[in-house]
Amino acid sequence: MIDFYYWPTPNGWKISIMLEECGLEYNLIPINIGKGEQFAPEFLKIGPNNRMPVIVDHDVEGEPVSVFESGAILFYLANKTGKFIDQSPHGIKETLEWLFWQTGNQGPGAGNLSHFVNYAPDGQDYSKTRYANEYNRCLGVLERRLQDRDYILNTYSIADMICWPWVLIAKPLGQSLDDFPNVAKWRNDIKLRPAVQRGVDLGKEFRRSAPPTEQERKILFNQTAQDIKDKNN
Ligand SMILES: N[C@@H](CCC(=O)N[C@@H](CS)C(=O)NCC(=O)O)C(=O)O
Repeated sequence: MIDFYYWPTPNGWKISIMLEECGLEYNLIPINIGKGEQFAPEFLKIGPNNRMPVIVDHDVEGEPVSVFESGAILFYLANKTGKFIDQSPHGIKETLEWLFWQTGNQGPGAGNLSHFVNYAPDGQDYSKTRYANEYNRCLGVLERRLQDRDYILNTYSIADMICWPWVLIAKPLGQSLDDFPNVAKWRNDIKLRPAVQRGVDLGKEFRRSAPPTEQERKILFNQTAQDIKDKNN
């Protein structure tokens, strides 16, 4: 059994999609990031970056294995199951390139853009534009990659699963896909997969229906190293 520490956001969907695609049994453990559950000392032992997603795999010999960071989790699960990864040296190289690309480029760009679109719509023009441009640039990278192929690698893989969730919500992030027809087709093809629909629907009852309260804003924004220390003393 796999414990899955999750909250329904694009970073969480990367893993809910993979678990559903593989048909793995998992135990959903909601981490309410608006309530600050990501700072609990017990959670920090397995998620030292105070972010979800995290998994703990009990289906191993010896001590359970915990994994944090979505790219590492996807790579771990793909290796565990032998699914959605090409394990040739070239396949592994390309898989790692796109996992690192997503967590180092598209993810931070999209996550920061989402912050400005959803939580700081007034002011911060320079920062918002910078992240909107970076998100747009990353769509261009994907567009070029997809010009002669249906998926990021040769077949549907964890490289698609990690890049797709932040493209799913392009419109609410203020970015039309009209200029990116290859990305738009790839987005729509993957959206039709039943496991992907189940992954995105997971925990949808927890989704925010109102803007964050003052208390939630305090927890989610302006986190510093000191802040994390205070919460654990
Ligand atoms: N690089 C991380 C990013 C994870 C991440 O940013 N998770 C967000 C939710 S989308 C989170 O847990 N936020 C909690 C917080 O901001 O305190 C990954 O790819 O796993």
